[in-house]
Amino acid sequence: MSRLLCESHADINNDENMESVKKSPTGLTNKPEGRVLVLYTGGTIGMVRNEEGVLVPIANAFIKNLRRYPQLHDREYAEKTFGAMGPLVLPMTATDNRRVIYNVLEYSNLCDSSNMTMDEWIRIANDIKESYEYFDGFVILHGTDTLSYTASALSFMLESLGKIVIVTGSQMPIFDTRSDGLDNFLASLVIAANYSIPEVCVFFGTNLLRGNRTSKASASSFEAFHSPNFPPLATANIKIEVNYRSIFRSCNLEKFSVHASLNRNVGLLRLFPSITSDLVKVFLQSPIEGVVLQSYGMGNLPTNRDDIIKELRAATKRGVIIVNITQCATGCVSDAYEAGKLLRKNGVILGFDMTPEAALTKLAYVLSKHEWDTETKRQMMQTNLRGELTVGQPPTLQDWDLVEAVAKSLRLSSTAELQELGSILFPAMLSAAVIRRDIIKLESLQRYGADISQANADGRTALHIACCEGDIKVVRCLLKMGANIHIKDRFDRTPLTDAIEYDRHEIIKLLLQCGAHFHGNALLIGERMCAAASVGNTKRLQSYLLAGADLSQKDVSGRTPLHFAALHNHPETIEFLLENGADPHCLDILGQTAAELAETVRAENATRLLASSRRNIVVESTAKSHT
Ligand code: ASN
Repeated sequence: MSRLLCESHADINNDENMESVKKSPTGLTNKPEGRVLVLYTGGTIGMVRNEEGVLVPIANAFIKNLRRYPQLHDREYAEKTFGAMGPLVLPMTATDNRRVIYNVLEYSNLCDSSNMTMDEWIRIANDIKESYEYFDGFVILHGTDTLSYTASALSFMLESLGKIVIVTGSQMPIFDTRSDGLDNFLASLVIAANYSIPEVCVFFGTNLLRGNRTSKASASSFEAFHSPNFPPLATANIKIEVNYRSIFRSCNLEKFSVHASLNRNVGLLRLFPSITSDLVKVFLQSPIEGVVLQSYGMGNLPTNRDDIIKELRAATKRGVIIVNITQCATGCVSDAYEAGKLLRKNGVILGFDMTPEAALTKLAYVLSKHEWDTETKRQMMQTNLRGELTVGQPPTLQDWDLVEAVAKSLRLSSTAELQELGSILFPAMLSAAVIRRDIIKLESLQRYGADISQANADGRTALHIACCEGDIKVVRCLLKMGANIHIKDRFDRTPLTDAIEYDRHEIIKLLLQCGAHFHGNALLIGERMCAAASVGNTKRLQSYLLAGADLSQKDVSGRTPLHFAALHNHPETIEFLLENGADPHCLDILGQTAAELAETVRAENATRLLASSRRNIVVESTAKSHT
C-alpha cells in the first residue's frame, strides 16, 4: 500500500496513522466507531482551479483542506482521542449510531476519470484487499465520467465481498462555495460506517445505487447517475432508508478475495442503420475475445443483413463471446422477436438487462478466469453473479407476503409503515427460528422477504444469536443464506465475538474460514483474557487463541493472562499459556513477572511451573549461543 499512500505531509493522513489504525481498530470511547478508508483517485470532487481557471487535481490539496472544514473533521474530538496526527473524524449528529473515523489514501497519480484504465481498477481492488480487515467500509472518490465502469468492474473483482464499498464523486469541486461534493462525500462516509450493505455501490444526489446497475446519465445534473433497471438500495433524505430486501448477498462460504486480473481484449459494438459488414468484421478480428453488442429494442438486429450475421457467426465459432444488450436506456433483451432469435441461433448470448458498463467489465472479468472453459464463461455471462442482471421476470411481491398480511390485519398501508413493521417482525422471527434450530423456518422466512442480516434494535442479527446458541448447522445455513459475518451490534460485538464468549470452537473455525476477522480494542481484549485466566478458564483462552488473539496481550496494568493464572495458581492454565507462546518474561507496570507474582502469593504449583519454564528457556538460549 505504501506505494500508493499520499505524500507524507504534516497535515495529511500518512503511513504512520494507517499503522495506528491497524494496531488499534477501536478507540476507548463509549460510542461505537465506524472506520472508513477513503481512496482518493481524482475527479472533479477534489479538483481546484489553476491560474487559467481550469479544473485540475493537485497533490495533497484535498486532504489538507479536509482538516480545516468543521463539517468534515471534528478537530477537538480527534485530537483528544487520537492526537494531532490521527485519522479524520466526522462530527457526531443526534441521529448517528456510530462515530465515523476515516483515513484518506491519496493516489499519487490523481486523474480525471477519463484517464482511468483497468490498471487503476486493479490497483483500487488491491488496496481494498490490503486494508480490508481494518475498516468497516470503503469510499472511493472518483471522477464521474467513467465512475460506472469502475464500480461495475470492482463489483466483479471483489469476490465474496462482506463489506460496503461506495464509489462517489461530484459535478463541482467539494470546496467550491456551491457543490454537490460535500453532500455526496458526507453521505457516503455515514452510510459506509453505519450500514451493512456488502456491495459495491454508487452514491450520488440522494441515492445509493448498486454500482453495476449504474450509468452516467447527465453531464451537468447533481443527480448524475441513474440505475435504469434496478431500484436504489437506499435513499438519503432526512432519514437514510435502506431497502434491505434488494441487497445482493453472496451465498457461499468463501473468504473475501480479489480477482486481480482482467482481459483487455473486449469491446462495445453499437449497431446503427446501414452499419457496414466490413466494420463489423474488423471489430471482431483477433485479438478480440469478447464483445458487447448493443442491438435495437428488445435485442433485435436487421434480419435482412446476412452479411452481418455471417461475421457474427464466424466470430462466435472462433470462440469470441458476443453478449447482446439493448441500446435503450431501460429494459431487457429477450428472444421474443424473430430478429432477436436470429442472434441466439448464431451463438450470440443474452445479456438481459445489463448496462453496457456492467456487460463490458463482466466480460473482462469472466474472460480472465483461466479455470473456466469457454462454455462455463458463456454460462457465467448469463448468470447473475453480483446482482448485475435480472434473469426472467423481476421478482414481484407475492400475495402471501408475510409482512403485507400482518400489515393488512393491523390496517397499515404506507410503505414506511410496512418497512417499519418488517424491520421489527423479521429479526424477531429469525431469532426465534435460530433458537429453535428450525432451518426450514429460516429458509421460509427468507422466501417471505426477510433480510437474513437484518438487525434488531440492539444491532444483533440472527447470526449473532446462532453463534451464542452454538448449533453449527444453523450457523452454516445462515452463512449459505448470505448472512453477513462483519456486522457489529451496539456493543461492538461481531458474531465471532459471540462465538468466543460462548466457547463455540467449531463455529469460530467456520467463521474464520468464511473471512471473519478478530477485532476490538487490544486493552479490552487483554482484560477479558486476564479475567478468564484469573478463574482458570482455559477453554476461553483456547477460544481466543483459535480466533487469532495474542495470548501475551496485556491489560491496563501491564499484566498478561500468565500473570493472572500465576497469581491465582491455575497450573493447567499456566501450562496452556506457556505451550501457546505466552511470554514468561513480560513485566507488568510494577516491573514484576508472572513467576514473581506467584512467589509473592506463595502459589506453589505456579511457581514450580514457571521456574521450570524459565530454566527451559535459559537452556534453549545457551544451546543457541553454542551453535
Ligand atoms: N471529468 C471529470 C472526471 O470524470 C468529471 C467529474 O468528475 N465530474 O474526472
